[in-house]
Order: sequence, then structure tokens, then C-alpha cells
Amino acid sequence: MKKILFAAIAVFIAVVFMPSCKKTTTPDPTYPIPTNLKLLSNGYATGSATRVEVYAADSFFVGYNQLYLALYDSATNERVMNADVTLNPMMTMTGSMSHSSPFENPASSLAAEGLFPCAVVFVMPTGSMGSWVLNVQLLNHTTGFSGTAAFSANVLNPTLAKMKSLTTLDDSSKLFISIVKPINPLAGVNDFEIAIHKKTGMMSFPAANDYTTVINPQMMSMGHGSPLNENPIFTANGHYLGKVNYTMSGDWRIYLHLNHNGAVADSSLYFDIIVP
Ligand SMILES: [Cu+2]
Repeated sequence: MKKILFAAIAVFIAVVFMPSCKKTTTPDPTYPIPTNLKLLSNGYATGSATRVEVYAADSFFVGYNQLYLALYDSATNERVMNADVTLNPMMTMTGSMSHSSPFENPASSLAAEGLFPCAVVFVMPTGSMGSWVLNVQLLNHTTGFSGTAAFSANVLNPTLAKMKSLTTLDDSSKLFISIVKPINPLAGVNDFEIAIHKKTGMMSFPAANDYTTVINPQMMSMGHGSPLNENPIFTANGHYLGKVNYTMSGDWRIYLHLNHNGAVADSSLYFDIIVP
């Protein structure tokens, strides 16, 4: 009886502390990672017997980062398909002050094609101001173990801003407006999706769902706009979806007005876009 108990404890310890034992990994052939995604972070969620891979189309940047998590059982290296995942991005600013940023946890605890889609809106770049850690807390429903992986994230500032912040005219709300789509703009009609988040505290950045928008794309070097644009309208979770028509390749500026409860919230916002 004692032997069985010891064996059980040994197995338990082995499974729970597996994260400390690094071993070479082979990708699970059942769910190949899409070729447009690159691996940004890789590490164990200590205590959960689960390895976490973070994928995205691009490096971490200031703006809306669409992320995809692949989870692996650290003992078998099989893909974990059922887990609760909670993100917690945290920036430690020089001088010890810290703050979070807007994020979107996976909508389901069931993986889609082997991946858990989620998002983070990094509101500042990594640099002399401070540095970011992306915490991924998870409960692996296959094993019942939970734990947290902490990834340092080098957040780059894009040449053309993909996120802007402002204080609204009507009620002094602090907003972050980020471009979700298109990631790669093309000449012609593109889906145009933005996300709006509100800062209500250093650790609190909820989705802002009650704005209306008016867009006006202008080609700056040629002094003309375009027809057939559709103002982004609220869909869910702070996202607003419309259409933008880039009639030519070149330099475009999308003027974006925000209204709130019938009042002007902001009329100075724009995004510069290069259409190849
Ligand atoms: Cu910061």
C-alpha cells in the first residue's frame, strides 16, 4: 500500500514539476501551425504541466496584437485542446510604477484548429520607459493542473501608428483606438475594423462599446477621397467594423470621428496608411 502511495506521489511530482525539465519538442502533426504565423514566445506554465507557445503574424507592437496560443502537455507533448486561458499583460515602468493594457482572452476553452485565439493591445513600446511581461494563466482541463507562464515581450513602435490614445471631449474618458483590420491593406475595398478600449485605472482597460464613428479616407498627396466607404459600427467587445475604399496605391489618411451619446467625443483622430 505504501509503495503504491509513494509511486503515486512520485508520478504526481514528476507531472507537476515537469516544466523544469526541458526536452526537445516535435510539433504535433495533427494541427500544423499556419505558415503565416511566427513563434514569438515559448515556455512552461509552471505548475500546470503545460507548455505554451505564443504565435502572431508579426512581432509584438504598439497596437492590437492578434495572438494564437498553442498548448502542449509537457509529458506527452500532445496538443492541449481544452483549457481556460487568462491573459495579464503588465508593464513595469522605470521608477517601479506598473500598469496593464487592454486584452481579450480566448472566447472559448476549446481550441479551434489546435489554437486559442486571443489579443493584447500594447499601449506603449518597450524601451527606456519600461518593459512588458505577458502573463498567460491557464487551467488545463485534461490534467486539472493550473499555472502561469510569464513571457517578456519586446514591444516595437511601428513607423505608422496602429494605435492612438486620446481624452474625449464629452466626458474626459481616456481611450485607446487601435486598428484591427486590415493588417495588410490592399488597393480596393478593405474591411476596416477598429477596437476601442477605455482606461478606467492602471489595471483596468475595458472595451468601450457605446461609440459611433464616421470615417473619411483621403489620399494626401493627390487631394482626393473615395466613395463606398462604410463607417465602422459596433459589433462586440469594443470592436467596430466597416469598410474603407483605397481607390489607388499610395499614402492615405483615415480621419476618424468619434461620437458618444449624440455628442462629439473626438474629431482630431486619424491614421496614416501606406497602400502598396
Ligand atoms: Cu507604460
